[in-house]
Amino acid sequence: RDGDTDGTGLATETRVKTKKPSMYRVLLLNDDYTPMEFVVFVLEQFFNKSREQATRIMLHVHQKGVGVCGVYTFEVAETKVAQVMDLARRNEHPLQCTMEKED
Ligand code: TYC
Repeated sequence: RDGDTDGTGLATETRVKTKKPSMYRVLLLNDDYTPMEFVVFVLEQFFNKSREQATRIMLHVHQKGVGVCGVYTFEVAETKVAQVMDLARRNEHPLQCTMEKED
């Protein structure tokens, strides 16, 4: 926000680029074939989780079917989804990673 004064001398208020970016949840989906250790590795490598955090998230996904890896701006989330999907494909695991807008 920025206080402004126009030519009339009346106070106006002009918004100066302070909108918060939309945030996106990156999700991992469960499947029957991807090794648990691979999912833990993905969470450590791409989502900066400790081994303990990664294991907790992996087990949550394993038990509930889906879980949140992290929340990021659009481009960061898109990049992480692509990195996970690429590594899973190269290792011939069916692991699925997706993103959804918050609110
Ligand atoms: N269900 C898998 C297994 O039993 C493990 C797994 C966990 C797979 C999380 C995907 O997103 C996932 N080996």
